[in-house]
Amino acid sequence: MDNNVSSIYGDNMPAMEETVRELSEYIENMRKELKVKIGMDPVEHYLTRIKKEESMREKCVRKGFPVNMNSALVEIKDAIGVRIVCAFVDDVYAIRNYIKESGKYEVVEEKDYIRHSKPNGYRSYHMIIKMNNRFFAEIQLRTISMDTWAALEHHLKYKKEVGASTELIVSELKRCADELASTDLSMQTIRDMIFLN
Ligand code: 0O2
Repeated sequence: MDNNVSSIYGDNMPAMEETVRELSEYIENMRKELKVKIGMDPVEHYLTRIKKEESMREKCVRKGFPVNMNSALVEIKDAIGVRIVCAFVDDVYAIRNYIKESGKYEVVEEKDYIRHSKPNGYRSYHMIIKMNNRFFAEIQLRTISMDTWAALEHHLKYKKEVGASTELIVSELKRCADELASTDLSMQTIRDMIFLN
């Protein structure tokens, strides 16, 4: 960040970093508990992040909010984010249930883009939690194939030079999203056949 420009997060950065550490600890504990409960680690990998200043400023503008600390920390609720990637769809919902049932954090919003995918094919389960009565955090839960798809689709948004092939790419992405969703369900069924017998 340019030292002459004040942070959109004000002087909250150290507390936000501490909150991210707490969230990571919570996820590690959850992994251990769910591993005992369901017999395998439900988390393939996870990533935490604090949204970059520039991205937060851009999102304030995109959403029609003034570019200030209140918008960044109150109106927009994903300054702190974690993406948890699972091998199987059921693990996504096991984690969702754990977060809700543990009661440690207030769940203020949920969006199930797995059961109700976006028109472009985007699938993921989103939760907004409030941590320690201070910061909101967004938890994105998805399978490996949903994550691979979202990463590829994300490039399309930022790469402006795809030109005439854009329409084809968009429809191919949608086709792939549907095929991946179908394969995710088949993989889940096979796992159930192996472990529930
Ligand atoms: P970044 O830089 O990834 O954090 P929206 O109204 O959809 O713009 P909102 O209201 O915050 O955003 O909620 P939503 O729909 O739950 O989306 C939040 C985040 O989900 C986005 O954050 C993306 O990370 C991801 N996401 C949502 N829709 C799509 C999609 O169609 N494709 C991909 N690749 N990711 C998506 P940001 O802040 O937009 O971006």
